[in-house]
Amino acid sequence: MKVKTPLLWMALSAMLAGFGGARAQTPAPHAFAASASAANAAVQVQDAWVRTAVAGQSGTGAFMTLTAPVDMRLTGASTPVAGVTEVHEMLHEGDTMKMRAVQGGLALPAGRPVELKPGGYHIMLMDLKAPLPAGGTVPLELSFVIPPSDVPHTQILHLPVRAAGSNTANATHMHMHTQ
Ligand SMILES: [Cu+2]
Repeated sequence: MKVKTPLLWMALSAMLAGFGGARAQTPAPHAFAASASAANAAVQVQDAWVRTAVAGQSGTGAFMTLTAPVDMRLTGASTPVAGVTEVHEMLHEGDTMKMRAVQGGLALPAGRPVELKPGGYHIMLMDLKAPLPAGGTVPLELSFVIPPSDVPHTQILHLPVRAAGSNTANATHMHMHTQ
């Protein structure tokens, strides 16, 4: 007991000093740098929506504009309403447009808005579990990395379900072209 007590007291003092002083004065450079970069890694999401799907329809798309605070990549997505969710790009192949999964993730250059829209990059929801009527909401988790790190940063969104060409989508489209 003569040995344990002072050791315990020292441990407690160290903990209390750490907790009490952390916010006001303790620099703790590594811990602070790590939490700051994780917090700043939040990607700005604008005009996000999911296209409606009728009963029996196997797939649909999610669209949005993403602006990353630092160079990042959108590496994946998932939602409980779809069996498979992929980040897709559109490619010209002869006279036809085809789509395929973006290899290595979609680049999001720091501060530059990247638009995911019908006919371009999109998040593909396949193997839909149920119809997606207009007015509903779809939860969608996005996964990002900050190269060269491959540690995933995830963000959960709740996207409104809309018909393609709905007023809001049109307004966004027109707004972008008149600027
Ligand atoms: Cu697709």
